[in-house]
Amino acid sequence: MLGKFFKKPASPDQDRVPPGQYLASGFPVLTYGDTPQIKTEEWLFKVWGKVATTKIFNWSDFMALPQSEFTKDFHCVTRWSKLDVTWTGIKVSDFMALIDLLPEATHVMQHCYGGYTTNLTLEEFLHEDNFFAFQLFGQPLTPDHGGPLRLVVPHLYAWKSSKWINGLEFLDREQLGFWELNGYHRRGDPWLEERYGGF
Ligand SMILES: Nc1nc2c(c(=O)[nH]1)N[C@H]1C(S)=C(S)[C@@H](COP(=O)(O)O)O[C@H]1N2
Ligand SMILES: [Mo]
Repeated sequence: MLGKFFKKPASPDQDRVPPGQYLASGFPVLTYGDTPQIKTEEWLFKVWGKVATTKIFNWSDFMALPQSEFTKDFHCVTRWSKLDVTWTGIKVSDFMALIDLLPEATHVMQHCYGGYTTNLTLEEFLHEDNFFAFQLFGQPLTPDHGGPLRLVVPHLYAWKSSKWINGLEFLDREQLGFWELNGYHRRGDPWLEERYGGF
């Protein structure tokens, strides 16, 4: 009976931390290789592959799209998570309204300044939670966190959230990106602990 009154409330945050993850203090930076320094004046974003027309966007094209705020949890496969990261950006669905996908498009490769790549199925890419971010906690996104623009795919491990993204290549079959070729999982769902392999 007493237990009913003295039971420690379950931490609501604990339910939001996927298995095998711990909460990071601060917001760690995780980059393979050098950090590209790209000015918005020279920034370009290309869409090619299984699309009706190859398109190139500049910074003002992107900034003319509807902007939204997002508060999402962030999970790195190296076992740190950060809850309630606040971003400003553009929904993938708002951007994709400008793109004519061919019916055979089933997958997408993200390309970045610096050469990093990571793959998604079209379905994972078109997930309604996904967005391109250019601000972090109300400040311009710094180069170490992927500025001027990164993708954020909150429902998958953060290696699927390309920093310095500068292109989308739509594909009619699966190709693997940088970490996926190096043994990481092709999908990367943190709730299923899809860390490695997946073949
Ligand atoms: N271009 C690029 N994007 C990247 C990476 C990278 O090395 N290069 N690292 C990924 C990994 S493993 C993680 S955990 C997140 C880290 O984002 P952060 O440095 O902003 O915390 O970016 C992802 N996106
Ligand atoms: Mo990561």
